[in-house]
Amino acid sequence: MNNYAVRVAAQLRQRYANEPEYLQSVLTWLDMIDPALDDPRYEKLDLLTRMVEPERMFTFLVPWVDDNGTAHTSHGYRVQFNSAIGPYKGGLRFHPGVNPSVVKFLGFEQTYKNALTGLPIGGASGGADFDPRGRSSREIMRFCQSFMNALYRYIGSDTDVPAGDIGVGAREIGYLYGQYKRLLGKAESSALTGKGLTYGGSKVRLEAAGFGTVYFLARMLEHQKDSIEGKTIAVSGFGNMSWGVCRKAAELGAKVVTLSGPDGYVHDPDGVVTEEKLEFLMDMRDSGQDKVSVYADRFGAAFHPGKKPWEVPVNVVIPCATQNELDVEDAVRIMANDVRYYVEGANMPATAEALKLLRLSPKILTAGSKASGSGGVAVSALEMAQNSIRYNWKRSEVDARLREIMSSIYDASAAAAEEYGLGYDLIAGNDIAAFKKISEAMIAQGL
Ligand code: 2IT
Repeated sequence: MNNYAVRVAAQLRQRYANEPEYLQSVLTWLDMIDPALDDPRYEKLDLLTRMVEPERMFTFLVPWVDDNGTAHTSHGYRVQFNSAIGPYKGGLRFHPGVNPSVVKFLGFEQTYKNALTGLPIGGASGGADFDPRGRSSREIMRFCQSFMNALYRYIGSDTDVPAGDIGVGAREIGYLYGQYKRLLGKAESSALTGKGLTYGGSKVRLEAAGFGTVYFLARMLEHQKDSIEGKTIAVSGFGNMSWGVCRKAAELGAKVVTLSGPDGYVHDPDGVVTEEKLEFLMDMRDSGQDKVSVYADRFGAAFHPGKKPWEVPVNVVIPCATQNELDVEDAVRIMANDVRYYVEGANMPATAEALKLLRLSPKILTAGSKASGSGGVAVSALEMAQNSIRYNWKRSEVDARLREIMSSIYDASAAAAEEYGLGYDLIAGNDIAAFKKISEAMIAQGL
């Protein structure tokens, strides 16, 4: 590894010894971009240090009262990671596992994810350790309002533009935006994305995360002279991303045959392809129960309690749930099942060891979430564009732009891999292409 990168890695290990997700994310990235570090300017300007640490990060308390009148205090975060390409941009996650390491890893990945969308957005992330499970809509509303009371001074259409992530969907964005507008006394619509269609949202935003991943897969298959038609896909999770993958896969003639939750996974060999099943998924999520077994009960599919979907033999694996959901054992199973494509939807879904195995497997082509997972934020940037021209594009227009963006991310990743003699290493190719773009923008703007 490049000497400068080795020193930066050592500093990071020391400084962030207690932040495992963040370390995993940046150390993997340093490995990937190593072939492209042969430029003396990087060390001279200490560029890497400034790329792997957030420009700004803050925490805040979020006090709120539940329906019984009991007070609670949650911890809120915003990481404004990098603004080289545009205003900070990234999601908010409401989940009990949110902590400084998780928001930092998300902000880091977001920066490199956003870079290749071709749209002017920097990277950010944030959220709170609030658990929305089982909370009433009124409790969610009060929580979102309190969260925004603490955050509103630090965001805005030209500074930092939050959106959703795990636990933050259209309902939460509505409450957050409503409070932002009340506090500001004006409708600055592009300060948040993922808004509802009646108040400045973009068509396809809800589906975009999953659609983007399937478009990326389709492009990858096309490049292999293969086709998405007839492919079977294993997906984890049953949230926004999984739902979008099911829907677009069905539209393009493939089928998703698994879904999972904290309780286990369901196997539906007929595929999650009908309108009825897709709508049921939405209801499952809105119920706030966080259980996937209800799908099996409703549609007579097999339910495997406490297990993960990676034991099902399929053509394509798309993890869509959360970080480190896939470990070495899962990777071994995936390889034994003769899976050909591993395409990440969720952020950093595999442990470092599992990813190493999958990338080394000669039979599996891998795509990383910084590339294949960027559909959501791509349409967020299109939402900002529409807000700024006070106009809404047609559904087909947004969908076509999303497909074009995903294809160009694929093409840029494949081209960078080739340029650096990495064969068909799409993950390294993507990381290098994004690194080059951001580093050029940073150098151009000086210290
Ligand atoms: O991981 C992601 O890309 C998101 N959570 C969406 C970010 C955004 O600003 O739309």
